[in-house]
Amino acid sequence: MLGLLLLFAVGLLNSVTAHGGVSNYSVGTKWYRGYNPNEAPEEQDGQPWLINRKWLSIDPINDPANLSIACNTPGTPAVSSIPIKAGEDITAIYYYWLHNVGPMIAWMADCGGPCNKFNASEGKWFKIGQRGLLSGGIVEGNWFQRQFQNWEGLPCNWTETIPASLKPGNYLIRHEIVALHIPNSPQFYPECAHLEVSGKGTKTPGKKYLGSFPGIWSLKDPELNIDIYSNANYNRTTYNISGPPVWKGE
Ligand SMILES: [Cu+2]
Repeated sequence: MLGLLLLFAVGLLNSVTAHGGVSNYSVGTKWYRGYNPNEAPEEQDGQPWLINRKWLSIDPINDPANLSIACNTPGTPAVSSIPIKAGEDITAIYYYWLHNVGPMIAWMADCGGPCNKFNASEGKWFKIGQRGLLSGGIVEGNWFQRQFQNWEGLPCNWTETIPASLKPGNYLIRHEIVALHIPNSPQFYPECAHLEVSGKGTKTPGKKYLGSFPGIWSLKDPELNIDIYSNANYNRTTYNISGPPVWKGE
């Protein structure tokens, strides 16, 4: 009985405190409520304020070939979108985040029309920002993710800029945290929101910046399928974030 209780307690701890995802967004002083898997779906599904795609669980995705890698599970389209000007910042707000090793990457994809009709697995995704190992060694060094997480109960904020030259239109933005704390078992935490980008930009990223989900990530990638605690990796002071280069708007 004690064993069972313990198992239950550990399971609870894992599901409540160990994982997470984007809960809200802000642009300037404006706050946008996002889908929250810890609240009743019937109070959220189809609501006019809903600006991000539905994600049912704070658990990670472990298989990068799973269709859910694009915009989580089930990834049901949002009703509304966040208006933003090219060149403005968007902040993704997590209620909590407790992992500390691995890259964090913000992606966008052109919906080519209304995003609520768009299949995320057909998106041509490009990076607009990525944060990795800033200094020190791979296990105990200063990752952006380690700065981002906190234990004081305050939300964790992650800000990126929409490239100023980006052509206006409807886009998905995909915030992804990759957690590498378990050897050879990368965890992917993607969530997507709908953006309506305005501005006078004319540029779109070229082919070398684009990729698909599923597609970009592979468990054959040694920077993802990594044992950070191995002798070969423990003292490494560089970590190369996989995937295409970040598009800066050129
Ligand atoms: Cu977790």
